[in-house]
Amino acid sequence: MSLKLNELTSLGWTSFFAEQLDENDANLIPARISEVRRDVVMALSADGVVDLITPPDMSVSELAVGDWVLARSENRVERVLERRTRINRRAAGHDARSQLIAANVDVLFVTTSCNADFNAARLERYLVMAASAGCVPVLVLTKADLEEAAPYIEQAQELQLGLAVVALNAKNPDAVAQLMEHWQAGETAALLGSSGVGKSTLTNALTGVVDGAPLTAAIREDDAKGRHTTTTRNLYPALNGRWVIDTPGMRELQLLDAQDGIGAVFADLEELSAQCKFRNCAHGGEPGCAIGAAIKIGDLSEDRLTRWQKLTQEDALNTETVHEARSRGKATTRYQRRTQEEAASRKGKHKKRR
Ligand SMILES: Nc1nc2c(ncn2[C@@H]2O[C@H](COP(=O)(O)OP(=O)(O)OP(=O)(O)O)[C@@H](O)[C@H]2O)c(=O)[nH]1
Ligand SMILES: [Mg+2]
Repeated sequence: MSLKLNELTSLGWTSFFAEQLDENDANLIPARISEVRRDVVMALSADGVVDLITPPDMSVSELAVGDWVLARSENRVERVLERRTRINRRAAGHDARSQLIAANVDVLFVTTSCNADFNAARLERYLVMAASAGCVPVLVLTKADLEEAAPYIEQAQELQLGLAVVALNAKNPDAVAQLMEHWQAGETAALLGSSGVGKSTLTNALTGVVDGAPLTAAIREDDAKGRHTTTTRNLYPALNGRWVIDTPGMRELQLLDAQDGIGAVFADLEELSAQCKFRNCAHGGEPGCAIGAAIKIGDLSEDRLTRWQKLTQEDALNTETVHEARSRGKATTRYQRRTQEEAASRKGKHKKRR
């Protein structure tokens, strides 16, 4: 197999992906998706940037920025490699569908600013999303030059036990070193958060673009106020062998399959609830409720309990709705069926060999 390993490693290729190749893949080219467009995907390979189309049974929406794919020489995606991490949410609107935001992200910079954008309930959602995806979360507080950061840092640290919190001015060159500390060469970080919090300003700095010049004209649009707002998710090479994904501001973040993530972000509440007298305690004033006792002595805020309960209910409902739609066959695409069949046939062959 003529893989140029050095180039691939610098794109974030690891043994996790290499182990998914077999002798039949010798003529296929590994490439990493850098942008998903309406009918083509842009990807980076050892040979440079390539435009890829998907096979007739695969929809472009089944791919995400950060994905590793194997492509045929005529620039067609043949298959998607298993993802090390996947960031997903329930698609916005009434669609009972899961939407993949990004794949193979190591570190998630959950970005907010030291102002009214700081919202504990929304940030907890992002943190749950990071934990469910298997990414390391870092909470980034921007605009620390415009507002006293200390009260925001304190509130941020209460969102998840041991959470790394960075307060910075995205326009100051020091911001780069502050973020680099949380992420290694060869790893991929993604910036997520509301519109206007400074994700692209940080991406510019991290990729070495000076003076906030737009990364590429194609990916940004001016709004009426002359602001540049990001409209697509893009993977860029960052300084010192790192990778960064810039994303548009999210208006709605509905969780999906997030039970483990909720357990990680609200580990304090899960631990307390295990100490309640009744196993099915609803924490609504029952005798022997450990959560009620923690609220009473000021160790826990009632708001955090409410947010935990709300997220748990919402996740259960979204997960059930999307899974139901999937089992009715609506969300199963032909590509998914083909890969399921191929996996089943591989399993069958293994059994026969034994
Ligand atoms: N003073 C100051 N201004 C900032 C900081 N971060 C971002 N800004 C400014 O805030 C505005 C919005 O920044 P962007 O980087 O475009 O925000 P974004 O998060 O990419 O926004 P969307 O692409 O719409 O999601 C720009 O005018 C930036 O110069 C900061 O830390 N301090
Ligand atoms: Mg932006």
